[in-house]
Amino acid sequence: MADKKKKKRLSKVFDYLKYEDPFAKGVSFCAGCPLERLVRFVPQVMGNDIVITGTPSCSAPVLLGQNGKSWHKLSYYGTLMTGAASNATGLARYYKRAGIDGTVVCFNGDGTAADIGFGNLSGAAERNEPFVYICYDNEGYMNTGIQKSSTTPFGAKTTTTPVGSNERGKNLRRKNLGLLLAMHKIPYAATATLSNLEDFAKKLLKAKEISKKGFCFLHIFSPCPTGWGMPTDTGIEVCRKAVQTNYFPLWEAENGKFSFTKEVKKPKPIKEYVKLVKKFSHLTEEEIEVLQKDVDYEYAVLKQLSLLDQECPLPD
Ligand SMILES: Cc1ncc(C[n+]2csc(CCOP(=O)(O)OP(=O)(O)O)c2C)c(N)n1
Ligand code: SF4
Ligand SMILES: [Mg+2]
Repeated sequence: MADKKKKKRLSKVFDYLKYEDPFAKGVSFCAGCPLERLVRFVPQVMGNDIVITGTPSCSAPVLLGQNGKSWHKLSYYGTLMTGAASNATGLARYYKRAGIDGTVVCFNGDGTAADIGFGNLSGAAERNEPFVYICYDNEGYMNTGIQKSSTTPFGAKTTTTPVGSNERGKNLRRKNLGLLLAMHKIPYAATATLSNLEDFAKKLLKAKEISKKGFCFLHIFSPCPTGWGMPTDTGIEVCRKAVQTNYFPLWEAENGKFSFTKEVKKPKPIKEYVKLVKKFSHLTEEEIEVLQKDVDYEYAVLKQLSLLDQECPLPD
């Protein structure tokens, strides 16, 4: 009976994996990095005919290829951190003009999306360019040595926000990138993570469809075992705890109408999340409370938005 139940639950996720995994069996991420599941999952759900473009980052060696060889069978176009969304704009406009029914996926880390490439991302969102922008957020510049980004949370230890006699990790709060993009009044914005794969798959398919008409943004929570100090087998557990504590709530906004796709009725305290990762291990009770307040504030904003029974549709 227990086995039957388990099978039923698993099949829901597998139903979405309609396409072949286009990657080689082993790829060059750090051990236990959730990015590996992520890069495989996107084409397995969206199809192997998507065209991916992205920038230097932890995902780039695997997506761009190494030593003149490729890790996968997809089309990939590597570009600069400063111009990721402009590059995707060119590709998407070309496909539209040539009458090719293709989906362009601009796939980048938080360093590109929230900081270095934010200007042209914001421009593409305002112009409602027809592509999907996926930002995987590992809360820092991991590929260049774990420097802080604007999505690094309060208190986190990074190489540019160290912990010592005068330093307590990052002393600023994180930028809420998903909300920021939703406020560009794009047709579709959503959050997702790897502990909730069915939810994630539905959002990928929605974005694929809606991107025929306009800009879609997916903000993906993606822990970094190497940079955050986590055992390599805890990636999915950390994702799950981030959802259960409302550290990373799962929501979507379609034509400006917000809804939670997984409402957490009784959120666990943030201390249950922070204890899983070493980058927070120096935090005092008072410092954890600052992080809790930040999480509570962001959730309260989302809750109010979800209560608004109002859309913000595009003009025809
Ligand atoms: C304009 C510019 N500045 C800096 C770099 C150096 N650089 C290469 S990868 C990288 C880290 C990118 O961070 P993120 O986008 O968050 O991806 P992650 O490495 O975390 O996967 C940086 C800063 C660059 N390539 N271009
Ligand atoms: S540094 Fe972090 S994000 Fe980058 S490949 Fe390693 S574990 Fe993954
Ligand atoms: Mg990053």
